[in-house]
Amino acid sequence: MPSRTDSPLQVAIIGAGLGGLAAAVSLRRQGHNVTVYERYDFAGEVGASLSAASNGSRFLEEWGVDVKAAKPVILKQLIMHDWSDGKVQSTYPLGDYKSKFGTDYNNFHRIDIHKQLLKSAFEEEGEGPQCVLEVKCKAIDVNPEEGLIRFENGSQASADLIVAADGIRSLVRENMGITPNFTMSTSCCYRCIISADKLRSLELEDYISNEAIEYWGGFGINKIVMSPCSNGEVVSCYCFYPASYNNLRDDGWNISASPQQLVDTFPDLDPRMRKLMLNADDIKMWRLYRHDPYPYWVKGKVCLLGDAAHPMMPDQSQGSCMAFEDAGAIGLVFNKDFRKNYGVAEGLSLYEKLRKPRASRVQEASFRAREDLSERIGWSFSSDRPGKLTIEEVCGYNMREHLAQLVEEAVQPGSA
Ligand SMILES: Cc1cc2nc3c(=O)[nH]c(=O)nc-3n(C[C@H](O)[C@H](O)[C@H](O)COP(=O)(O)OP(=O)(O)OC[C@H]3O[C@@H](n4cnc5c(N)ncnc54)[C@H](O)[C@@H]3O)c2cc1C
Ligand SMILES: *[C@@H]1O[C@H](CO)[C@@H](O)[C@H](O)[C@H]1NC(C)=O
Ligand SMILES: *[C@@H]1O[C@H](CO)[C@@H](O)[C@H](O)[C@H]1NC(C)=O
Ligand SMILES: *[C@@H]1O[C@H](CO)[C@@H](O)[C@H](O)[C@H]1NC(C)=O
Ligand SMILES: *[C@@H]1O[C@H](CO)[C@@H](O)[C@H](O)[C@H]1NC(C)=O
Ligand SMILES: CC(=O)N[C@H]1CO[C@H](CO)[C@@H](O)[C@@H]1O
Repeated sequence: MPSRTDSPLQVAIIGAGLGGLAAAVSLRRQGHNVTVYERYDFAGEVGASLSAASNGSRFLEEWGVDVKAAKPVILKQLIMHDWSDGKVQSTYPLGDYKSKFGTDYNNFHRIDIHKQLLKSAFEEEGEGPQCVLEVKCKAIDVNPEEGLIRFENGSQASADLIVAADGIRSLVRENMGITPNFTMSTSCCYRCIISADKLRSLELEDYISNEAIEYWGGFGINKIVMSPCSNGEVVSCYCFYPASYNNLRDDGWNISASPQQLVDTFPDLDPRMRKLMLNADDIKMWRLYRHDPYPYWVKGKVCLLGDAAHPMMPDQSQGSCMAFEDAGAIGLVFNKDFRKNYGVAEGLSLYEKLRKPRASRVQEASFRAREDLSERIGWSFSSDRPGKLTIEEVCGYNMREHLAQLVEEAVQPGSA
């Protein structure tokens, strides 16, 4: 009989967003057989910039993801502008970031990093068995205890481990008996992109060359967050405004708006930023929600991951980073030799213990940062207010040590 220690898990991942794909790569590398089920087919994939701080980027590097090919802009500083005249009010240089935290502070276009993660998961090259992708395959019901998934087209699949990476409106979460308590945020957000060529022709080239995340406002609801990505060929903006302004009712990532709508939302803003807005492309409206932390993340053979587990406000720029950390955690927990120490159920319980407190803390801090830029890591210093989330806590975190400690506690209860 083969040793149980060596037998890989059959893993089903629901959702091929950044979280689901990262989990696929992380678990593949531990020798598991992974199938990813995605309801869409990636045609007309959308998105703007996402930043990956060191602890997200660390995992991408570890997994052999071609970070360079994802065309990151390496962020060098944070810059704060005056809302109405654009004058620089303060800067926070990230100069020693790499030496301090081990990797660069990468700023990606969502589509570029998504593409590289697809390669790392589904191409033959890479450690472990290549993952299988099923698109146009919408999960409609999951039985957590049996590990059974039913799809819209009538087919079924079973797995030893099911990772629910199906986003903020997760259906699997409902199947696990969690009905979120959430409220609509008082803030809403436009996001848009603009090409470097256009910016140069508008004499806004400094918006590309600063290699910075730049802010206008941020104390109160109104805030513009701008950053370059795609090797500096694209600049992306998030523009927050009071939800009461237009009472957006639609949900999703693909609700288009016009440049005029965008610029009319911010009549007293820096004229240079308004010039950018009038020339922006791919303007989308994004309704924001505030979810209370869920009571649990794990049930039977299923665990939540990414936005399905801890949807946050974009204001800490940690949504995808926390999804990468979750994916890193699931790989560390279900490492090649995990069965020497524990089974699937214990592993899932370790995953929850490892991830829920930290992600919930970042989630809470993202709500606070929505209307207070001084809560944003990088701008925040623990000396301001005890317990504030800081860049050191987020980027200086050592997951392996934390897991080792939890395993020890689980094996010898009370001996911690
Ligand atoms: C199209 C898109 C554009 C985005 N653009 C931005 C952006 O510009 N800026 C930003 O900060 N964040 C953006 N995000 C969100 C950001 O990617 C996430 O916050 C973060 O990366 C965590 O991702 P996730 O994988 O947990 O969730 P998501 O990125 O939401 O991925 C969930 C995936 O699950 C799939 N899915 C959902 N239900 C089912 C089901 N029943 N069966 C099968 N598959 C299912 C979805 O189609 C999706 O691909 C975007 C997300 C999407 C999906
Ligand atoms: C994993 O996949 C490989 C190749 O597809 C297959 O030979 C093997 O039986 C699978 N293992 C499990 C546990 O399903
Ligand atoms: C987004 O909307 C545009 C039209 O506004 C459409 O062409 C595109 O296919 C849509 N993308 C997705 C992923 O639905
Ligand atoms: C349903 O979709 C899955 C995934 O694409 C596919 O493998 C399966 O054959 C389909 N089943 C039916 C009954 O069409
Ligand atoms: C929602 O709130 C109610 C009342 O406070 C609480 O009993 C319940 O557990 C909460 N549910 C979730 C999913 O947080
Ligand atoms: C999990 C992980 O990558 N943790 C790292 C986070 O960053 C610190 C500082 O660079 C490292 O020591 C950790 O290993």
